[in-house]
This record gives sequence, structure tokens and C-alpha cells, in this order.
Amino acid sequence: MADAVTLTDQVEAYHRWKKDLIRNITRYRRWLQLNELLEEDIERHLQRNIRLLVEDELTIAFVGEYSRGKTELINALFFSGHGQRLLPSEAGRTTMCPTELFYDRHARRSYLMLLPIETRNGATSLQHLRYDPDAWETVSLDPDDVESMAAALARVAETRSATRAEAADLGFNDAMLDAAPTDPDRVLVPAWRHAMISIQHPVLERGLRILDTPGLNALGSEPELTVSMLPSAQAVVFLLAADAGVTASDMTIWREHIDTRDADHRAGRFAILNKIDVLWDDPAGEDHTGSAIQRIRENTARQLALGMEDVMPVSAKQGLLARIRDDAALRRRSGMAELEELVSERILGRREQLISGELVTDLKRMLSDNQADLEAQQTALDSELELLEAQGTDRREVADLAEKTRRDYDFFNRRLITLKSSRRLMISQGEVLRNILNPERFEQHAERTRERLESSWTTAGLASAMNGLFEVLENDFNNLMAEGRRAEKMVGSIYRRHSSDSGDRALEPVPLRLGRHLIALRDLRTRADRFRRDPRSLLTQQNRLIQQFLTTIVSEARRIIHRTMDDIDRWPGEALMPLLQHTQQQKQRLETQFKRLRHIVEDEKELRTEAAKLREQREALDQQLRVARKLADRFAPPPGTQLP
Ligand SMILES: Nc1nc2c(ncn2[C@@H]2O[C@H](COP(=O)(O)OP(=O)(O)O)[C@@H](O)[C@H]2O)c(=O)[nH]1
Ligand SMILES: [Mg+2]
Repeated sequence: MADAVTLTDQVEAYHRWKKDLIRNITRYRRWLQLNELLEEDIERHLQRNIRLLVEDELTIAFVGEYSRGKTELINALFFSGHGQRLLPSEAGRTTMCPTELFYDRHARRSYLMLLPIETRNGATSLQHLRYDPDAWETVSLDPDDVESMAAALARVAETRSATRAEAADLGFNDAMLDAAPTDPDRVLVPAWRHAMISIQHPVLERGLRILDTPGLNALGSEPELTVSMLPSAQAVVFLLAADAGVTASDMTIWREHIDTRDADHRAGRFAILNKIDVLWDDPAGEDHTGSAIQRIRENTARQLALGMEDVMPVSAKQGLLARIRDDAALRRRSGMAELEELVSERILGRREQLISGELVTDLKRMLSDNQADLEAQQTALDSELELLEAQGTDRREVADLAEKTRRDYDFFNRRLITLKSSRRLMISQGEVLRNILNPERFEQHAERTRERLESSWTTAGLASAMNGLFEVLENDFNNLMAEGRRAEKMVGSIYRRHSSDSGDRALEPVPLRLGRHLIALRDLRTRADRFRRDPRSLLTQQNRLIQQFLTTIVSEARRIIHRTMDDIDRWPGEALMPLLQHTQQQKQRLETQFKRLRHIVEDEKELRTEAAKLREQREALDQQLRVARKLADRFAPPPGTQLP
């Protein structure tokens, strides 16, 4: 097992980091509570941060023409510890069924779910069928019995025979299918449309999802795969055969499905030259093989416009064998160790950096605001102490300080009232934003698009219905952005008005950031257009595919709308948070100070005894600051990453 540690270790370390961070957020929450700083907005904000960490997932898609070794590579990378091949991988055009591998963290079970290919005949999109367990055949998997698990998983590659007409109806290109062995008039089609596999596995348990995809010819008949699943994967691993390099159909996949500007892929795109073992043992010798591989690697990098370090030569099959036979030399030769390093450092590492960067920065900012306020409190205590402890201070001087403190308190109290009413104003401004873009309005747009399409089932009808939908949505978005900018300006001027007293520390308004959702919407439009125009997409022939396509686009758009609504719901309450927090804290400090001073003056207290009490308070404050500093150190990015 020793050589397979990198990947699992990285995932494990990240998982530990997340747990620690959640624990530290909870500590921070308690600290805020202790210091009477835990406002409702802050509480909500912290809860959201925790949710982001808990729900964090990473999808790596394996893409390429059939028989490039995608499934074998997944076996070698993730399941070689099982001592045998787990997912079915065979010569020929075997698995044409897209497969998702993950661990179901809610059900906490291992299972296989198969969606029959016949469901393609209905108008229901994959997206909807996901929520219909009756549509799937479910098989329980026993993670302790590898043999039986592999046997169950072999079903993913099952085929059945169909007439040529049936196959065409199901969206298959005749030329890509094998004839049925018993009846030359019939062809073999995959029995399943989609497979979902939940396996208890250390890496999957920690939120990694793997998407194993079929070759090019199958990409056109499943809109969700092309329009949603592939583009939203955080990383793509593109499989090529080392002896062939980039063929024409490889290039088509790369250009149309991977290397597009409208996809996420934030954790990277990588090319794998698989099957280098077919170049081994050449009569011309090792050196010759080595330089041949190097040449293919250079060519591939150039053709795909990737860096050399992003193109890796491996042998998935030999890598898997090496693990099964425990052959270290073969494993080295297979290049699998380097690939594991790539996955763990470049893909997982990059992903961690993305999720952690924003979160850690946010927490550190909140905490440093708190610290700055406590430090201001310290300075104020110090000057009070100085007065009380000085020789010859009389009660009148203390009374003067009490009076000044009261005036300051009044000032901050009034400001807090103003800010609270500004906050109410912002929240009603949020109502305005919500009215421009809301889920009901979106459903009306979607419904109208559906009706338009029903009156004209043609590609031209589809084009005009799609354009209509995106145009009203973009129009709504543009109005929203204009209104959003107005709201942000309001917030900006509130900050400016109140920034005079916060010392040298500039408080920053929380930005609304709606632009990213408009970008997501435009990206979706680009992807929809490309799928629509793709001659392989078969949209021209099949009304039900048009319907599935529309459902996919609508549910993707709906997701964007809901994400936007989340921001609109959250932002108005949060925009003034730093300023409110600061003012609240000042007010609180001055209130305590004033009460204390008044007490000294009115009750004729001994100044020295009071000073001694105050010293104790100052020490308590020191202690709180030390805790805060420790917390700040604990809000660190995960091991091995740096903040951007
Ligand atoms: N020689 C060799 N064959 C491989 C390698 N990787 C996969 N194969 C074989 O190529 C065939 C197709 O592999 P598979 O994983 O099913 O390809 P997929 O269609 O891309 O998922 C199978 O027979 C594999 O055993 C490799 O590294 N070397
Ligand atoms: Mg496969």
C-alpha cells in the first residue's frame, strides 16, 4: 500500500483541515459570544461558512474516445488496492454508459443504480430521473466482498440487441454499433443510459466524485452530460492513446467538449497519454522508446496548447497489474506514481486553495476587525488607568472624563440607531432586487418558452425559443445589476460617512458580486447554442430530445437563478456588517466605561482601589486578545497550499 499513499493522504489531510476549521469557527463563535459580539447576522454568516465546508465536493471527469483506457485508469488510480479490476474494462466499444462514482454520504451505503436505456424514449431528462428512484434498477454492493462487487459492477457494460430502427430511435449511430452475434440484422446497444455507483472508499467518502464518460458518439445524445455535467466538473482528465497521439476525433472532443471558455474546470485540464506499454520492448531499444514517448508528449502539448507538465505518459493497465502483483519496478515504469501526484497536488490541491482561500480570508478579516476593536478598547483603558493612578488626580478630572465618555457614547449610540435604520433600508432595497429576479418570474419565462416550442417543433423553432428565453433572462439580469449597483453605491456612501472614526483601519463594504451569475448565464447560453448546432446532437430528428434538451437548459438556468437569489437574500443584511459590528463594539465599550467612571464619582470610591479593579479588567482583555490571536493563527489554509 505504501506507494499509494499520496492521493489518500492528501484527501485525508484536507478532510482533517476542514474538520479543524469547523471546530475553530465554533471556537470563534464562542469567543464572540463571550465578548458580546455575536449578532444574528454574524451568526448566520458563520453558519453559511460551515455549510460551504461540509458540502464541498470535487468532480473529476475522465473524457476521451472509447477504448482509450478511461475506465482502466480509474481502476488503477482509485481501486488498485482491491487487488483486482473493479470496473469493467474490455477491448472494444464496451461501456457507452456514463458512470458517476461517489459515496452517498446521506444513505451511507454502497450501491449501484442503473437507468435503463429505454428511458431515452420518454421526454424526461436525466436531471429529473435522478429524483425518481423507481426509474432505476438498484443493486446493493458489499464493500467487503470485492469479488461480488466487481461482478455487480460488470453490469454497467451490459448490452442488449435491438433492431437498427430501434437503435436509431434511442439516439445511436448505426456505424458505431456492433452486430448482434446471433442475428446479423440486429445490433448491440448498451442496456443502460446512466450508472451511479456509491462506494465506500476513503477518497470518495471525503467528497470526491468521478465521472467516467463514453466516447464522442455518445456525447451528442445526452444533453445533460454535454451542457451540464462536463462543463461543471472542476477538473478534466483527457485520455489519449500514446501510440496514436491526438487523432481527429480526439481533437473534436477536446475542442468541443473540454477546451471551451464556458466551462468551470478551475482545478485544471490534463491530458494523459495512456498505453505507453505498447511502445515498450521495442527492438530499437529503451532509449528509442523513451525519446518516442517524449516526442509524442511534446506534440500533444503543442496540439492541445497545454504545458508539458500537463501531459503525462502512463500505462493504466501495467499500473494496475503492478499493484496487484506488488511489483515496484513495473509501477515505476507505468508512470502511475507521477499521475497520482498530479491528481493529489495539482487537482486536489488547487481545489482546496479555491475553497479555502475565500473562506480563510473572510474569517481572518472578521477576526482582525474584532482584534482592532479590542486594541482600541485597551488604549482607552490605559488612558483611564493613567488618570486614576496618577498622583494628585482629583474627582473633578474623573467627572470630566466621565462626561466626555458619555458624549462619545451618545455619538456612537446615535450612529448605531442610524446604521440600524440604514440596514432596514438596505433590506427593503433587497426586496426591490428580489422583485426584478425571482423564481416565479423565472418559471413563467420557462413556461412561455415551452409553449412557444410546442407550437413549432423545428430546429428554427427551437433556436427562436431558446434565444427568447435567454434574452428575457439577460434583460432581467441587466436590470438587476443596475439596481444592484445603486444599492452598492448606497452602501459605499454609508461607509464613507462613518469611516472618520475607525482610526487608521479602513472598513470595507461587503460586495454584492452579481456579475459572476450573469457570466454563468452567458456561458450556459453558449453551451446550449453549441449543443443545438452540433450535427451529432440529433436534435433535428427527435422531438423528445428537444424536450429533454429544453428541460436541461431550464434546470441549469434555474440553478443560476437560485444561486443569484441566495446572494440577494443574504447581501442586504450583511453589507453593513463590519461597520455595524465596529459601532456596536464602540458603543458597548463607552457604555461600560461611563458607568464605571460615574460610579467612582458618585459613590466617592477610592481611586486606587478602582484602578486596581481596572487593571484586572485590562488583564482579562489581554487574555481575550491572546485568544483572538491564537484563533487567527488557526484560521490557516490547508497544508501544502498558499493563500492566493
Ligand atoms: N496495453 C494497454 N491496454 C490498456 C491500457 N489501459 C487500458 N487498456 C485496455 O484498453 C481497453 C479499453 O479500456 P477501457 O478502460 O475499457 O477504455 P474506455 O473505453 O476509455 O473506458 C481494455 O482492453 C483495456 O484493458 C494500457 O495502459 N495498456
Ligand atoms: Mg469505459
